[in-house]
Amino acid sequence: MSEPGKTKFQIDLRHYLRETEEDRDLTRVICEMADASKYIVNSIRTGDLGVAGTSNLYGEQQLALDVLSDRIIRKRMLHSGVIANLASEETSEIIPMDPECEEKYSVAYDPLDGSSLVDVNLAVGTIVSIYKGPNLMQPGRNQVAAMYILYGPRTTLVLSTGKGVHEFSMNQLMEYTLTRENVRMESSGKIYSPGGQRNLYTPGTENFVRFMEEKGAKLRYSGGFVPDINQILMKGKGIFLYPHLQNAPQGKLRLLYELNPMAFLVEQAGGAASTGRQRILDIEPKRIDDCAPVFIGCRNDVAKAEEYLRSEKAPMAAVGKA
Ligand code: AFP
Repeated sequence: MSEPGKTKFQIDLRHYLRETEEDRDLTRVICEMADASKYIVNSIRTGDLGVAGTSNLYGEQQLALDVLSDRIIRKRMLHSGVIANLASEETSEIIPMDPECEEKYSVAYDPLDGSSLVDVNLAVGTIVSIYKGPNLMQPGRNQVAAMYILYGPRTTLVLSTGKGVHEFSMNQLMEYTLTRENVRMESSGKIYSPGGQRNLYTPGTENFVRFMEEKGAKLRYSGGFVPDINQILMKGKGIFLYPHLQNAPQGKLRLLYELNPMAFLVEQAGGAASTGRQRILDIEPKRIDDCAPVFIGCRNDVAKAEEYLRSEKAPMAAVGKA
């Protein structure tokens, strides 16, 4: 993949999408998100760290940065002219833009996942899930693209349009250029990233975590879904879990905004994503705020987690509101 006069790894996101013959309107959505992230990264670096005085659908206090990031993205999506429906983790309902249009795209996004970590200067991210047509309430396997932007020491954009996973990095001119093409995951790994309080794990999860520890896995958990998944994906090894807990049968993470896009990316890299009893991408969503337990990463480790959970006597969690 290269433009005349440029090496493969100087190619920018827009040119890459042109050369891979992506649909023009899909390219528009992706590039508008990439542009939005330039403003978001700037707000993270310099913006107000206070609370906005409002709460989101999950009853969580919204930070000024959450609200600002949401506005930046919403405005970009609105002006793109190619959006049918929009759903943000920060708002309580689907925002119709051209809600019947089959030719346009619908987007579910988490504008600033892990925003409470900005306070302590840890990495955060934007997560994006894209469908063709107006329907956002469909299984994640129907996504046409998924991406995240990681605001860490460097800003990177990791994208799949169903043709593998590619990483672009923001350069000094704030352009995204290709830094890794066709990221692949190994079949098993020695990193585990366990969310939720361990004393609330069910026996199957506890036994799986012990299995990982016994095989010498290292614990890597930052509390930010984007950096934690990025570590596993870019190193090509490991598993992230935010399981069903004894007091939270649906876990914590949101299907539309967090799990579906990450599951799409990880599967595209040769990994797997499961609730412990079902493939994440096969879940039929019932509400936009559905949550589900998740085991995501190397396919053999995910299969091992499923095996431990099958032996659990207690009934497994259903997908639903947390
Ligand atoms: P916030 O956006 O409320 O900070 O939550 C972040 C998050 O949704 C996800 O990014 C993390 O993986 C997960 O929650 C961390 O949850 P715990 O704080 O329970 O570990």
